[in-house]
Amino acid sequence: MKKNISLIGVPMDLGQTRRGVDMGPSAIRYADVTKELMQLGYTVEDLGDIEISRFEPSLEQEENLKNLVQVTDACSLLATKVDAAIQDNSFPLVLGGDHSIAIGTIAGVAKHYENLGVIWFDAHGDLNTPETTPSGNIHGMSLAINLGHGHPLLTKIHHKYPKIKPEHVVIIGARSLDEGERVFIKEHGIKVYTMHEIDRLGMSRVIDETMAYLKHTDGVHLSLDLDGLEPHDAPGVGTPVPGGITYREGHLAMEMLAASRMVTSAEFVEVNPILDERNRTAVVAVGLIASLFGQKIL
Ligand code: Z70
Ligand code: MN
Ligand code: MN
Ligand code: MN
Repeated sequence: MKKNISLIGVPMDLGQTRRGVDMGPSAIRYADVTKELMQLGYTVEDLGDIEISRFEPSLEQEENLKNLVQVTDACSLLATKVDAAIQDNSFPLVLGGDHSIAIGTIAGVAKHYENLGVIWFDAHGDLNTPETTPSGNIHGMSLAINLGHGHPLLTKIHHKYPKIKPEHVVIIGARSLDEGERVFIKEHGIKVYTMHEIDRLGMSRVIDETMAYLKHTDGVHLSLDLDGLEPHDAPGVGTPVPGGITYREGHLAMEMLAASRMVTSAEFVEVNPILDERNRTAVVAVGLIASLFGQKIL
C-alpha cells in the first residue's frame, strides 16, 4: 500500500433523512484515526472536510431524489479532492457522512482506473434508481449511480460515464434488499455475498473468492458502510439491520484485504454519533481501518 494517506471528511447527512451522520468524520477523528495510522508507519495528511451546502433549495424538492442539488455539489467537490490526492500519489481515505458520498469518492477514483473494482460492504444494496426508490434517499442509490443508472447530474459527476462495470462489483453483507434492487442485481449479474453465503462459506472463503473475482481489475475501492456490521457491534448507524457481520468477521476481512495489497482507496460511512453508545461505532471503524492498513495482533 502507498505510504501516504490523504484523509478527507465528508460531513454529509443529506443523502438520507436521519440527522447526525454529518458528525461521523468528527467522531472518527476523535477516535484517533490519524494516530493509529501513524503508528502503523504511514504519513497522514488530513485535508479537512468537504463543504456541505445548507441552503434551502428554492426549487421544489424532487420526492424521489431528496436534496439532489446539495448532494451533487458536495460529491463534485469530493471527486476533485480524491482525484488530486491520487495524483499526489497518496491513498484517499474518505470518512462519511452518509453513503451518498460514494458517488463523489468513486467519481474521483475511477478517473485513474480503466477497470476499477469495488467491494461494497453493506447491509443494503444501494442499487435503487429514482424509479424504484422506496424512500427518495440518495444513499440508497449510490452504487446504481456509479454503475451509470440514475439522475444524470449524479451519474456524470467528474466527467466519466459510467464509473464502474457491473462485473467488477462485489457486495458483501447484504440482508435488506428492495424488490427493484433484486431485479437490478439479476439484470446486471452483480456478485452478491448475502449473510446466507457468509454463514455457509465463512468470511475467509468469501474474501478469497472476492479477491479471485476482482483479479482482472486495475485497482480496488473499498466502500464500507458500518451498517454492514452486526448492530450489537456497531450500534451507531442510521439503519441498523439485525443479523450482520460480526466484529471478528469484519476484522478478518480487513486483514485479508491488507495482506492482498489490492485495495487502492477506501471510505468508511454511515457512522452516526447521535445514535451511538459512547462513540463505540467510530472506535470500531478506526479498528477496521487499522486492520485494513496492516495492523496485526502479532
Ligand atoms: C433503502 C432505500 C440504505 C443505507 C439504508 C435503504 C438504503 N434500500 N442505505 N442505509 N446505507 O431507502 O433505498
Ligand atoms: Mn450503504
Ligand atoms: Mn447500508
Ligand atoms: Mn445497465
